[in-house]
Amino acid sequence: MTSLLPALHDGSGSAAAREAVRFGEHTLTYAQLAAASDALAARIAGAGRVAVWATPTAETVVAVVAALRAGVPAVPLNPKSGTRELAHIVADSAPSAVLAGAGDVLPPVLAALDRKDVDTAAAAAADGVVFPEPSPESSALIVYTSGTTGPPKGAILPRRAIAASLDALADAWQWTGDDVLVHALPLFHVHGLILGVLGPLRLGGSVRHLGRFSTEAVARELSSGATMLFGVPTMYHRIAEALGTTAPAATELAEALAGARLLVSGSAALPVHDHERIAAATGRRVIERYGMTETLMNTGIRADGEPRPGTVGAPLRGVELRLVEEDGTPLDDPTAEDAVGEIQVRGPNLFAGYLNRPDATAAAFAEDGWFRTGDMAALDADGYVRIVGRKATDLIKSGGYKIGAGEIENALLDHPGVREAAVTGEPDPDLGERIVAWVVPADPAAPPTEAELADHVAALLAPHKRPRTVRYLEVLPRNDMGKIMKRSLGA
Ligand code: MCA
Ligand code: AMP
Repeated sequence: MTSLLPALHDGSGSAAAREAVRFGEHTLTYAQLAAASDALAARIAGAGRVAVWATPTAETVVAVVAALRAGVPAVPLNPKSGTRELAHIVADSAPSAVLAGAGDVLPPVLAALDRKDVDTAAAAAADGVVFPEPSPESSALIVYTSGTTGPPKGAILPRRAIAASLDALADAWQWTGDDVLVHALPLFHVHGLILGVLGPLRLGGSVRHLGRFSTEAVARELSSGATMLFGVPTMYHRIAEALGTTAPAATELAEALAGARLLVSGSAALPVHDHERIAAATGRRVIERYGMTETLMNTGIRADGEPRPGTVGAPLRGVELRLVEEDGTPLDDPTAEDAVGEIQVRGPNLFAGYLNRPDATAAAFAEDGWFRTGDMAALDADGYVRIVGRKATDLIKSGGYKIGAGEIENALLDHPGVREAAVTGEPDPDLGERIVAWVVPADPAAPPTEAELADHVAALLAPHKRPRTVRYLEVLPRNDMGKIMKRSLGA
C-alpha cells in the first residue's frame, strides 16, 4: 500500500537531512520528524482517537504525523476555542488522549483526557514498533466545521481523500519536493494543516510557518529561499495594502513576491481589486483554488494555466463538478450566459461523512455520491468556475473562517443582557465579511456593550466568531410566521 507520507521514511541520506518544518528558530529535518513522530506514535498506538492542541508549532506537526503513522484519527483543536466549543468537540469526538506541547496550559474541559506531551527531540526506539500503512479508507483527521445552525460538525477525512487532493494540487501546480512553502495559517483547519503542512511533507519539501502573519515576515521568507505562499484573502488584502505605500518595505515586499514561484489564495474569494493591485506592484498573479473542509480541493488555476481573477480555475484532476438547479437537476447548458447553479462535486477527494451525524451526512449528498457544496457558480466556456455566492445566507466567511450565524445567535442569547439576537455578515474590505450582531437588549436603558458581547462570544466559541459590530434594535423584523427577516436588517 502506498504511504501517505513517503518522504518521511525515505531513508536515503540527503532526503533525511532535508529540513521538513521551520517554526521560527525551531526546525526539524525529515530524520528528526520521523524519529519524534515514531516515538510518539508508539505511545498512542491503539488509542481510539486523539485530540491535538493545534498551536502553530513543530509540536503540532509531530503530533499529527504521529497520529497518521499510528493510524489513530486525530482531532485538531483550535487552542483559542472557548469553553462551549471545546466541550462540544470533546464530547462529540470522544478522544482518549490529548497531544500538546509540554508548556501548553490546557483548559479544564480537557482535564479528564490522558495528556501526552510531545517531545520533538525524541528518538524512536531502535527496536521500535513497525507501523503498517493503514488502509486508504481509514480516518486520518476529523476537522470541525460550522453549519448554519447548531454546533460545528466533525468532517471525517480518510487518508485516501488527503492523498488524492494533495496529488491533484501537485499536478496542477508542478509542486515538488524542491518547493519551500511559507504561510501563517492556523493548523486546525484544512488550509493550514492539510495543504500547508501535509502537502510539503507528502512531497518531501519544506514548510516555514510564520507563527503570525505579517507582510514583513512574508517578504523575509520569500527573499530567502521560500518558493510558494499560501494565504487567505485577508492576508493578500493586507499585502496589497502594504504594497501601496511608499515605504522601503513595500519595495522589498514587491521584489520578494515577484521572485516567488507561486502565490496561492483560497478559503474565500479574493476580490479582483486586490488581485489587480498585487499584479500591478509585482508583475505577478495570485492564483486561486477552491475547496471545502468536506471536499478538500475541487478546482484551481494551474501553474501553467491562464490566471483569471474572479475565477477559481477548472476542476482538479480526478474531480467531477456540475452545476445544478434548485431542484437538483443538472443545468442544461452551464456555460450559457447568465447560467448559475449550485456546485456539486464527486471524486476521491471527498470526506467520509460527519461524525455521529448520519442525518447531516445524508442531507449533504445528492444521488450517486454528488456532494452539495452550497456554493453558487457560473462556468466560463473553457470550464473555469466563477463562484458568485452561497445558498445559505446564514454562513459567513470572515478572514477565511466559515462561521454559522446560528451558533453565534445562541451564544448571544445566553448573555443575560440580550433578549433577542440575529447575526448577519456584511462586506468588509479586510475580512471579506464582518460578523454583525443585531441585538434587542433585555433592558433598553442599560444594553450590554459591544466589547462585552464580543468577549462573551469569544470566550464561549472562539475569538474569530466574535461580532465586530453590534447594532441595537427595539424589535427584530419578523414575518407573519415569526421568522426573523434578516434580509431587511441591513436596509
Ligand atoms: C481580539 N482578540 C480577542 C478579542 N478581540 N481575543 C479574545 N476576545 C476578544 N474580544 C484577539 C484575537 O484572538 C487575535 O489574537 C487578535 O486579537 C487579533 O484578532 P483578529 O482581529 O480576529 O485577527 P486578525 O488579525 O484579524 O486575523 C486575520 C487572519 C485570521 C490572520 C487572516 O482571520 C486567520 O488566520 N484566518 C485564516 C482562516 C483559515 O485558515 N481558514 C481556512 C479554513 P492573536 O493575534 O493572538 O491570534 S479551511 C477552508 O476554508 C477550506 C478548506 C479552504 O478552501 O481553504
Ligand atoms: P470551509 O467550510 O471553511 O472549508 O470553507 C469552504 C467554503 O469556502 C467553500 O464552500 C466556499 O464557499 C469558500 N471558498 C473556498 N475557497 C474559495 C475561493 N477560492 N473562492 C471563493 N470561495 C471559496
